[in-house]
Amino acid sequence: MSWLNPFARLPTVMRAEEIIKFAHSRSVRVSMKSSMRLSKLKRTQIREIARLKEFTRQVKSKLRLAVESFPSLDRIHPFYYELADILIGLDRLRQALGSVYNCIPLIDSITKKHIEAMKLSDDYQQIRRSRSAAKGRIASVLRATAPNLDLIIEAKKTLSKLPGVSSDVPTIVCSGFPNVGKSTFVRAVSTAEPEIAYYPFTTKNVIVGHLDIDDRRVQVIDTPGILDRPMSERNEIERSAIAALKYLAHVIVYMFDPSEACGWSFDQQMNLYREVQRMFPLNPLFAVFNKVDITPPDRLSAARERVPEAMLMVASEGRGVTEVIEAALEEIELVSDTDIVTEAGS
Ligand SMILES: Nc1nc2c(ncn2[C@@H]2O[C@H](COP(=O)(O)OP(=O)(O)O)[C@@H](O)[C@H]2O)c(=O)[nH]1
Ligand SMILES: [Mg+2]
Repeated sequence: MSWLNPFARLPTVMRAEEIIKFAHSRSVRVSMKSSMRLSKLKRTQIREIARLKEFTRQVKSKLRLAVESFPSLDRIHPFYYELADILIGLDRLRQALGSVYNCIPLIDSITKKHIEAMKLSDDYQQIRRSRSAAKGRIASVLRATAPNLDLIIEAKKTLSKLPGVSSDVPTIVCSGFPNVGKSTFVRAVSTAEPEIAYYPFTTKNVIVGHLDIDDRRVQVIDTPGILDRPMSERNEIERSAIAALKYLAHVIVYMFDPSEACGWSFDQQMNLYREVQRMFPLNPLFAVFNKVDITPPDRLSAARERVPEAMLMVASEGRGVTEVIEAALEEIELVSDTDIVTEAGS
């Protein structure tokens, strides 16, 4: 797969105080095997300069790691871009990364200035004080940027939990009210053990299933708590998080339970179906009737009159599930073929 969550598995970023402690412990370990022929002053000079340099080196490498290990925000997939913006705020995040990075030249100049003073000094006590003053000033720079480091750490923590999804794999997003059979469907079609992931603003976990059809990998995503209730019950942020799915879903399967065993009337399910249609006008939407095994015939025919194109399925027995996947894939191919034609024609 070409990519998964770009924020997963980033190296650990240290907080300001942790960096100070770490760099200090490294710098005091520096010992110089200097010749006894050198004067005490000279030896102090060499050792203290080496310690300050080591302190600076460690601080800089931790700051660089914090910034450079972060995925380049302009190059990540729009799905993650949008979610990062909703969850953290990209302006804040960019500002924090920039501020942390800008500490590096500042720290360099503090170090340089103090090393020059240490070289010119002829008092070994003063050389020690100078080293200590430089470390103090660098620590102040770090403390001033502590909130930025904290934000980067927070961002990493939140974003690393987003579901790992692949961009170049045909992706089917499964929606519908709770208990209509979405998870059963995803599990039924998955060949590998589905991954369990977190999605912002829901307490439930998202299931990402994978299957191979004719040597092609397909991805099916369950959406508990996401596309399973009316949008009027959502706040702005939730709606944005839901809208981010448009970047991911090559096709949306909307699952009905015409038996109403799920606890939602067919009318309620119709309303949400229309809402999903409105919310994702550009994504092909695919209607499926699940639980047809327990749906009374008259109810099923009434439902079919209202949504004649719906496919029939019994997810719990695996009946009709492959047909749904294949039809969804055909839909995806139709769409991408059209894209190619339009591009060539324009
Ligand atoms: N009779 C019947 N029960 C089903 C079918 N599909 C799912 N169920 C049951 O419906 C309940 C809810 O299914 P679940 O997949 O958890 O729904 P979700 O909330 O949409 O993910 C479970 O008890 C399933 O066993 C089906 O096709 N027929
Ligand atoms: Mg479920």
